[in-house]
Amino acid sequence: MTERVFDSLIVHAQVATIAGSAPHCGSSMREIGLLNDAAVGIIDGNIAFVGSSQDAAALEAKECLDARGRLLTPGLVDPHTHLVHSGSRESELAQKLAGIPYLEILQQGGGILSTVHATRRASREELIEQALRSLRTMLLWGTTTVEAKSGYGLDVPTELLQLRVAQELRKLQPVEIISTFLGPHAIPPEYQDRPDAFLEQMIQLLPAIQAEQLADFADIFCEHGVFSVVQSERFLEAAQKAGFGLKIHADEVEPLGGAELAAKLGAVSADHLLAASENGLRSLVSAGVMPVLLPGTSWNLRAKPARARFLIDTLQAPVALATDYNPGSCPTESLQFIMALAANELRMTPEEILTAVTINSAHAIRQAHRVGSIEVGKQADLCLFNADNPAYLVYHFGINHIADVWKKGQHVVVNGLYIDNP
Ligand code: IZC
Ligand code: ZN
Repeated sequence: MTERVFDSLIVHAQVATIAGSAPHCGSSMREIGLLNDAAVGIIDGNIAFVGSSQDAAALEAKECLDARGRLLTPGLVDPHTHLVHSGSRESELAQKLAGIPYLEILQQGGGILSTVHATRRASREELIEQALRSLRTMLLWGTTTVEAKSGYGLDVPTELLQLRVAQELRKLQPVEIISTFLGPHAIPPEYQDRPDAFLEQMIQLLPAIQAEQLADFADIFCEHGVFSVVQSERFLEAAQKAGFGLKIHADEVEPLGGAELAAKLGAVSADHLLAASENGLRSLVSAGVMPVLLPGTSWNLRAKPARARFLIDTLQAPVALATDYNPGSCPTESLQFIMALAANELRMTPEEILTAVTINSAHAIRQAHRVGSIEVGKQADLCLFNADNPAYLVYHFGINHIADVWKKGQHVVVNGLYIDNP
C-alpha cells in the first residue's frame, strides 16, 4: 500500500461522507457525516484513499493540495436539464409577470414552441457553442455530471441532432452527460390537430436512437394540453420495450396522474410532482421510483412547491434535486441556487439537500455505482467549497462557493478558474 504513488492527494479537508451507494431514504438523507481533518487520494481518476490527514502523511503523491479545513463533497449531479437548445425567452418575462400561465403561453405558440423554432433554425455549431457555455458555468459551480434532454426539435432530424450534439459535447469538455430522448415534449405546429400521429412518429424513432446509443432514457411531458396519461403510457411502454430507462415530467402543473403512471411502469424517476396526488406520491415511492424535485421551476413559475417534507417524513422516501435548466420555466445552471431554494421553499435540511444533489441524484440517472459519494473505488469527482459545513452553502445564497473541482481525478477548476486541458 505504501508503494502506491497517488496522482493527487487532498489533505486537511472536511469531507462530507455519504455512506453506501444505495438511495438514501427519509431520515437517512440526513446521515451525512463530516470527517474532520480528512484526506482523499486519487489514482487513475478514481478515489483510492479516504482517511485522516495524519494517516495520509505517509502517502506519496505527485500533487498535494491543502484544503485548509474547507468542505470537500462529491461532485454535484444534476439529473434533469434541457441543456441543448438555441436562444432564450426573456421576451416572455413580461407575460409571465402579468400572470399569464406557463401553459397558456405554450398554447399561444410561445414557451417550448418558441425554443423549438429557434432550435430548428440553429446550426450544429451554434447548438454546441451555446451548450458549451452552459456546461462551463455548471462545472465552475460544481456540477460534474448532468442529464441532458432533447425535445426542442419535435421532428426527426432536429431531435437526432440534439442528441448527437450531446454526444459530441462529451468529447469537448469534462462534464459527463447522460442523454434522454424527450421527443414528446410538446405538439409541434404541423401536428397540432394530429397529436397521436406525432406521438407515433416519436415512437417510430425509438429504435434508431437505441441503435445509435444516443440516449439511455426516454421522457414525456405528461400534462394537461400536452400529452395525456394514456398517450404517455403508450410512448413510455414502447420506450421500455426498446430498452430505455423511463423518466416522466409528472404533475408539473395539474394533478393528471403522471406519478401513478411512473409507479405502474417502474420508471427510474418521476420529475416535478408539484401537483401530484397523495396517492400518486405513495405509489411511486412504493414502486421505487426516484422523485426528482425542481424547486427552481416552482419558484420561477410562482407555483406551490413540491411536497418534500411529506415525501421525506411521512413516506420515508428518497428525494433528488435538479435544476431543470431550460430557457423557459427555469433558466439557471446553478445547482447551488437550487440548493438554497430547497432549504427555503421545500424546507429541506442542508444534509438532506447535499444527499439530494449527490447520491440520490446519481440514482435518478442510474449512475450511483460510479458517482455521488466519496468512497474508495468511485470516480474522483469532487468539489472543494469555500465553506466548512453544508449549512453555510445553502444559507449564504446566490453566490458561487466553489474553490476547486476534480472530474475523473483531473483538477479542472482551480481557485474558481476553469483550467482547459489540465
Ligand atoms: O422549455 O419550458 N416544463 N418543459 C416542461 C419545460 C418546462 C421546458 C421549457
Ligand atoms: Zn424538464
